[in-house]
Amino acid sequence: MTDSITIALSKGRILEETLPLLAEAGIELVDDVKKSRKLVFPTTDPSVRVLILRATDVPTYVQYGGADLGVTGKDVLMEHGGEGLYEPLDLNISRCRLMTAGKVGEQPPAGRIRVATKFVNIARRYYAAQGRQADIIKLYGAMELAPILNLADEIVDIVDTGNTLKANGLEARELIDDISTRLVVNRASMKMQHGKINPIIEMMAAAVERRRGSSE
Ligand code: PRT
Ligand code: MG
Repeated sequence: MTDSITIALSKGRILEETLPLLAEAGIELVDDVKKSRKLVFPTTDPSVRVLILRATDVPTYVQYGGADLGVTGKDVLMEHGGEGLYEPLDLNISRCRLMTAGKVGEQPPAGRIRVATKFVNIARRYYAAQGRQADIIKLYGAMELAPILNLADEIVDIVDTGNTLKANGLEARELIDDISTRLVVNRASMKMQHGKINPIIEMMAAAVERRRGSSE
């Protein structure tokens, strides 16, 4: 049993907001992530290394212990299911909303509804909870095209400003959940390595609080 810790970060938009929070917990990447093709990065703390992964792979790495800690969106965690994970901290970054959307001015069909999304598990649960019969169509991107090309009646997607929906003749319909970025921890690591992991959680929590304080 070593004392070293592996943290899985999501590449893309979350990464830029995560690095300053980690730095405030005393963990800084030695290399410039943007210039490097590495997947594993040493940090200024010799006992901590960082993986840069696709957001959707972060819960899987942490669940199976490939990483002890991870940073990813609540949307990704909801879709994954969260088995084997603790979620001790809301990092309050990359906030957005998970919503249903459809063509502007159009009503959803009364009967079975066709829904295109990359969030198939979330969509299945959501429509079932509403008592709606739904055919879920899995897409990997450009969900906004599906209603326009009559592939689907609605989409389930992330909305921030709403500009992407608007630019494609769509409007938001129902809020499924408010989304922000979360810190997750492998359940076994939390027990075995709590001496190393707890201070990281506490320092990141303090960094999140300082930001809340200064934005008021
Ligand atoms: O690109 P890849 O397929 O690897 O994954 P990804 O596109 O999910 O990654 P990334 O980096 O784009 O986003 C990762 C996480 O950021 C998501 O899981 C969310 O938790 C969070 N997040 C916050 C967002 C947004 N805001 C966001 N606006 N993720 C995506 N968007 C997209 C959305 O999909 C839509 O296309 O932006 C568009 C909507 O934005 P508005 O401002 O036009 O409404
Ligand atoms: Mg993207």
